[in-house]
Amino acid sequence: MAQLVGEKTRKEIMDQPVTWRSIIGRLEGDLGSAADWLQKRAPETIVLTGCGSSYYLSLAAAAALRGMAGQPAQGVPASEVFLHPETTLPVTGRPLVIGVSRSGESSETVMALSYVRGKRLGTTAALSCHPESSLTHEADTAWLLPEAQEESVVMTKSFSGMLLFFDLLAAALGRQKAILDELASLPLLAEQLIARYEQMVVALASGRTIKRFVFLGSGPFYGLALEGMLKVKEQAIAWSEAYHFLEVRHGPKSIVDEETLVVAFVSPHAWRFEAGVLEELQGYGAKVLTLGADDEGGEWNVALPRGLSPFSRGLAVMPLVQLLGYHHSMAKGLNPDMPQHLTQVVKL
Ligand code: F1P
Repeated sequence: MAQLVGEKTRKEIMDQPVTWRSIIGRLEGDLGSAADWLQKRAPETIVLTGCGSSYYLSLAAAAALRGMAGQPAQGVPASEVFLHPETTLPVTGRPLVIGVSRSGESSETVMALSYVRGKRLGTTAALSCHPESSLTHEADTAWLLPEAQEESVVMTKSFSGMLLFFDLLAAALGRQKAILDELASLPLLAEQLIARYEQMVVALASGRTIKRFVFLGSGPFYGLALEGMLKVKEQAIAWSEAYHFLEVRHGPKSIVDEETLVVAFVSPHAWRFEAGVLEELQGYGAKVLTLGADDEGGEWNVALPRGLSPFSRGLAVMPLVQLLGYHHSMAKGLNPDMPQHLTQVVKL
């Protein structure tokens, strides 16, 4: 049967709440073993590494480990690990280096773990959606999420599924019972948000005047802002950028105009600063979509329950962020299932 344009990607975006439910269900009993493994090794630092979406995921996962478990952690691009180890790996001590990869086959991620292992620079671990891969062979331990495997080139549910794994792990390590409960109710929240806001996303994404996208997010949201930027580029072949929220004021705002859509991952405690940034950008003609602004949110806002941790807020809105790129692609008459120049796995 002929496949509809964009069908694969759309299905995987929409499948996310169900996928998260099965990951949460399966890990409930098993998370302890990953947490025990980590606690036994008590790494001074964790270095998370990957390519593309998996690199952005590494940034978000490092923020989760630091924020929820107080575990020193950083996210770095995999190529930097073996090409510039002296400026990438911790100066002292033996880190735990976690390779993150949907396929387990991206060359740089495999090479990064192999480098660390070969030179005995630290312990290695892998998180992947595929059980047998070159990456898992380079890892002292492997965590696997077959539920999040994908057919599409563009990463959507594998991204959120792997980030959910790290959020659950960080919350377990940090004994953050309230956040673990929040994460357990994320699938329902995401379903509600998609049902309530997809049409708003369609309206914004299909607007003929939008040509540029600027994603803003600070702290735990920075990796997610980068991932939003990439989803627009890959699916819709559109100009798209991402910044730490207040950084956009220091130069990048020069490109903002009436053809720009600003997508803002809001941090409630920083809203008094962030609101000013958005007001300024609106003054240059930009449309603004806020993700999680309170009552003061403007015309386009995805409202989130008050009091949620930033980790739950970020994951809950990711399907809508991915849908923005998807619908912009469809509105331009492109096929999000066939991103220009891209393949599922990039091998050197
Ligand atoms: C990572 C990645 C994707 C990108 C493209 C090529 O793959 O760079 O982020 O969208 O499809 O692969 P992986 O290492 O997570 O399998």
